[in-house]
Amino acid sequence: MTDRESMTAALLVSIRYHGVAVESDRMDETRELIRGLGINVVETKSFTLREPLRFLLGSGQVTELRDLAQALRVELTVVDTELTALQYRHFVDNLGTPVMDRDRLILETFASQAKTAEARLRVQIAERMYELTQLRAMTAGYDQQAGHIGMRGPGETLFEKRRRAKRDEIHRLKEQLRCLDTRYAVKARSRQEVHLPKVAVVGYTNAGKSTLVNLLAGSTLLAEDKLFATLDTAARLARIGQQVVILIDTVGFIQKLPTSLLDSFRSTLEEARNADLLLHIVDAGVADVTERIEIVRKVLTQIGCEGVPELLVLNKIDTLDESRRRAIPASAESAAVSLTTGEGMSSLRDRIHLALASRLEKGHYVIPFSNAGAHAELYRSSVVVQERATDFSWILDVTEKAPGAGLPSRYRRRGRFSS
Ligand SMILES: Nc1nc2c(ncn2[C@@H]2O[C@H](COP(=O)(O)OP(=O)(O)OP(=O)(O)O)[C@@H](O)[C@H]2O)c(=O)[nH]1
Ligand SMILES: [Mg+2]
Repeated sequence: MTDRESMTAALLVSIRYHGVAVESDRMDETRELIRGLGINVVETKSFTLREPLRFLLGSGQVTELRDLAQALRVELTVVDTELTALQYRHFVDNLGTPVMDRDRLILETFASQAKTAEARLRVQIAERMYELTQLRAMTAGYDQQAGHIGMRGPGETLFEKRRRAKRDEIHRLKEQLRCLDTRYAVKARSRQEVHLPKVAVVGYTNAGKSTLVNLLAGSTLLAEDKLFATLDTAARLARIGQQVVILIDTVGFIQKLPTSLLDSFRSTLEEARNADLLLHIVDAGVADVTERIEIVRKVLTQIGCEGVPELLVLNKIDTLDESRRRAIPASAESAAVSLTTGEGMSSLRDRIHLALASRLEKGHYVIPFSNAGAHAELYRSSVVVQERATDFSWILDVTEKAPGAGLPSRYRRRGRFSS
């Protein structure tokens, strides 16, 4: 990885293709990632290509870039696309500055945002896995050279040696993570054992996931205008109406998230797979809303969430002008809100309640006033749809996640809801 301390001035290289419309948000997103690393883009150079060449750009274009980098005295060149290992090596060898492509930019962002031991280990594993995929191209010439002048014995080439060292390091890091993970699994299991509905908040980075969890749970998770502010899964108890639920904040997604990062953070996203409901939140103010929704859904499928019901939350409607507001379709599967102004929040709460209730099993309970504990237990362990009282008892219609689990079954009545 490049030394992030020393980089300040950078040249940004934007690659476009003939006939392909460019989303302005894509460039904004890249700038946002760069800004988050404390790097200053002093110039942007755009190339429009018919198709990518073997080294992405022609030799004249690379020379042009090298001259520009020298003239501007930049310390880094950022290329706004994923480079193959061969292309990356070619740029490094010819530009005279360190090079960062989109994969490295995202990896660096995760590295700079990792605050806990667990997140740091996951990022390190992702970095080493990524480097492993790049290794053959990075050692290619050296192997032939060394073999030729007889620097090494028969057997191990530089590539094999470095590959072995990387694999050993990944193994060691995974061992360290496993020790932490054991504790994590215990936490996750005890959450599983509490028979409360689980609601996972998922979505594109910076959509407002942590803000939503904070608002519903009254918590103080870090929420800021920064990509990948959250790298750790966090669970908070929240009350939706009278019902207590477990709300889970998760790591955000981005287009073309490097595979090594997705692999390394996969187990933190398992919480979403075990959820009863996914609150998929998206920033409704960006130009590529639909694309972002699709990107997130694709990752959700990749991590095995296809069976979990989803409620789409279109956030930041305070940033929309009237015509864009009117264009939001009224739908049972989505809710439009502003977490900043609170607009749409009570309707969102209702939707969450409804979505949970329709997913769960129904139960009808009669609990005497003398047993307030059982009454409280019912609220802890099920979604109460309706409650009324007679002279002696509470009568409750509830839906339960795991029928009978943790519930005072002696008060349960067979049959349908009372109304
Ligand atoms: N204008 C506006 N800003 C919002 C709204 N909701 C959240 N934000 C802002 O959006 C930024 C990102 O919010 P977060 O809650 O950190 O987003 P996140 O999805 O958790 O982001 P990551 O953890 O980085 O993936 C913060 O600066 C919030 O204050 C909203 O309804 N309107
Ligand atoms: Mg967050």
